[in-house]
Amino acid sequence: MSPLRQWSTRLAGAAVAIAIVLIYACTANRAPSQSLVSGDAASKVYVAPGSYDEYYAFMSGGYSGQIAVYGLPSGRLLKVIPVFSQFAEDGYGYNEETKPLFQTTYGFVPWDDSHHPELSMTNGVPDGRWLFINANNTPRIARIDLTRFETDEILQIPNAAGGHASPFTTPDSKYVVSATRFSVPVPNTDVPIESYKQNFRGTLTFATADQPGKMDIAFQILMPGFDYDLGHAGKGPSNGWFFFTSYNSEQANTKLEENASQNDKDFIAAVNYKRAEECVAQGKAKAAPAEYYHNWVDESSRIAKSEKKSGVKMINPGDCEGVVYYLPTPKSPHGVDVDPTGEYIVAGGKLATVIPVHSFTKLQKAIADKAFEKTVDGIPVLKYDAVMAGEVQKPGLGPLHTEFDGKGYAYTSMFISSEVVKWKLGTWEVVDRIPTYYSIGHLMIPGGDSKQPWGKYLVAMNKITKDRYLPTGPEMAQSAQLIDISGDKMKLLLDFPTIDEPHYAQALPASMIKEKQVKFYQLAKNTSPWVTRSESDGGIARAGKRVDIKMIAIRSHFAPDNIEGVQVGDTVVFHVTNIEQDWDILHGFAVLGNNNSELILQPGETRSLTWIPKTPGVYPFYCTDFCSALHQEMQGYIRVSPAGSNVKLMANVSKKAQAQMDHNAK
Ligand code: RUQ
Ligand code: CUA
Repeated sequence: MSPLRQWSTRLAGAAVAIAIVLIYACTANRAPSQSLVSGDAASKVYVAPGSYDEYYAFMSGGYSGQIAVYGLPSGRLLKVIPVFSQFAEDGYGYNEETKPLFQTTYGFVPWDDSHHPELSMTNGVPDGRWLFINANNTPRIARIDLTRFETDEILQIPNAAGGHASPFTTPDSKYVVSATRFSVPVPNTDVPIESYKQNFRGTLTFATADQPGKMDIAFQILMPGFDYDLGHAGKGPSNGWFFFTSYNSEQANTKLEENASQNDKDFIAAVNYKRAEECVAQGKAKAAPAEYYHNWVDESSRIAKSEKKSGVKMINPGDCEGVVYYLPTPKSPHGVDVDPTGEYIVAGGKLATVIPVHSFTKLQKAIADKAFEKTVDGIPVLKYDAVMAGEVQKPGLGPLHTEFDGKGYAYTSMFISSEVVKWKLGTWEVVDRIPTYYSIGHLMIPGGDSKQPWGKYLVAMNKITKDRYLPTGPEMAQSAQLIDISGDKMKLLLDFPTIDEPHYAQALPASMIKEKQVKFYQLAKNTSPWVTRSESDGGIARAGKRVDIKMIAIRSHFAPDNIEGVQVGDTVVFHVTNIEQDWDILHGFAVLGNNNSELILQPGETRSLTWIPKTPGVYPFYCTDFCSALHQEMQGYIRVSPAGSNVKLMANVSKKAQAQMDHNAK
């Protein structure tokens, strides 16, 4: 059961809550939604064949580990970008060039649970350079380049477990963050779980992000052992601050649904990261043990590299006065979202009956006045009344996440009452609500967490689908809903299924990146050591039990396409270069019995597939991507002889090429 589904169970603990749930359950069983779709909905989402959508939307794939790119308003799936999980569809994480991206201190980790896509920003506005996304299970942050829609870099986060509050960015993308959801011993070591309160700690990690290929841990902040859940950077007046929600301030280590729901208020940690930078510069951060991997793709060879790093700078808040304050926040807050002006900090207290909003101005004053209630592990806790800007009353049940339209309104997802609630910043009055189908988690407005929202559409990402589509057995695709927010009243326009469970999403106007798309890789600039630039460059070479085969793919053949001399017990590596120099002309490669996946070769790219034949015979290989009228002719054979056989190594390439390969092998 997903944690979200458990929340309703958790609520059942309180009798009052049961009554409220029942009331809302009735309202949630409303009339069929068709009646709620406005008459002109179809024309508002219709993108005629050959025309383009207005927005790119990047939706996390949740436990698929990937990102799905949709066009809005049509809801058409444009692409799946593989990030944290192997993707057999194109060989990502199976081919030799991309495998190093999955390197971690836990070994090769080919899966994760990806939650929050985050666009890079300049001056607090999405700039279309990169997209970041977190891995929740084995904490990591990935960078995707938005000229190629490919994962280029993955940084592991040490001293952390459950990289959930991640990878939210500062307004200039100098940093992306990761806060640990599960507190653990830091450094992790063998202690009794019972010793949680003594030994378990949280960490807030700031990683540098503004230079491709150079992500690294800037510093970590050691925190009390709560569960850190989500975060968002300040902006405008609150630029330089970062806000993280936490729950389990009870520091329970068992039966959290009950034991971590005791306190009326948990905390938002307000982090002054400019102050943290000062403390690092003044040597107030301690060198702490840590091991982590940084993996990135070399631009010209397109081969991923891994480096193992060690040590981090750890800030203990007690040694760096003014770096962290706690804002009391009802109750087990989930999302924390900062409005476009940077003044309001909105928390989604999933068990709270109001939506609390903190004021950055008041926060500054409360710090100046030392309006502290107490301190927790050296962290001052500010008085709730001293920092609160207002509370949205009776918003519904189970507030999770809030986005903004840039016109003075906020939109909050209500998981339990299954609706989006629109309310006004400053007056805190609810002005509209619309049901969602069903149990909304995140919601997204293009730019809706930035300084400049494009407030035309809202996408609701729902956890439960039930009867929304033709039934497909016990499991249904998760469901997104597109809502028009351009007028006073929200209007439901469209349902569309998603891949796995999208948590957050981001979107930007297509015009920002569509002209920048790379159409093919220039063969002349391909520096892979295994590149084959022309047919006469192909060949075969043996070094002990390893056999390397260099080949080209072009419409509609491979060269070489007849190979002999391989023996049982050999490890054969096919290095295939697609020498096409034309947009979207791909080839594929697969050989009978290969134990990994196909290769998909983009134009100008070299990819390598490892194959270990186990029995003698002749094995066909072929192109898997229907590339031309003679695609079916794009095939070849490799002969495998018994170990010790005297069949000569042979590939039907030019004599000159083979002489070169033989020379290289010596
Ligand atoms: S968290 S709803 Cu990562 Cu809200 Cu998904
Ligand atoms: Cu190349 Cu089909």
